[in-house]
Amino acid sequence: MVARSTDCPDGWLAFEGSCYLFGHTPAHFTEAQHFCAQHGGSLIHVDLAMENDFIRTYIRDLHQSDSHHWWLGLTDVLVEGHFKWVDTNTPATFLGWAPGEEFTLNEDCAAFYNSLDFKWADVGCELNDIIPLCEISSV
Ligand SMILES: [Ca+2]
Ligand SMILES: [Ca+2]
Repeated sequence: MVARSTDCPDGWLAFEGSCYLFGHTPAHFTEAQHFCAQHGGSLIHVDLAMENDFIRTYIRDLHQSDSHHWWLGLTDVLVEGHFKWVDTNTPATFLGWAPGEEFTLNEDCAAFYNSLDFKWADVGCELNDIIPLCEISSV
């Protein structure tokens, strides 16, 4: 794995022009986005399969002795079934859903789901046991 030399704030992980912060405190979706904004980023916006694979590999390793889900910055709270990224307000193009996990009414926020090998699942935005995963993107 080759990471470009990206200047990231202390505690952030650099990969391919972005910086990532893996939170420690579970929160609901809005709190998680607030946490990321306070640190100068936004909940993660996954552009490509390569980025998705990198993150899943990383959090799998983090989880060998622990078990959490991780928020993505992706929600269909406005129009059911139309998932948009919170940082750009644009529709998702690359999608990493686990099979059957993207169209649940009343589950409008997306998370890397531990029991689905960190494929994406839609979950209730109010769930407060999910960890913020933040990104600062230069692209
Ligand atoms: Ca990204
Ligand atoms: Ca939904």
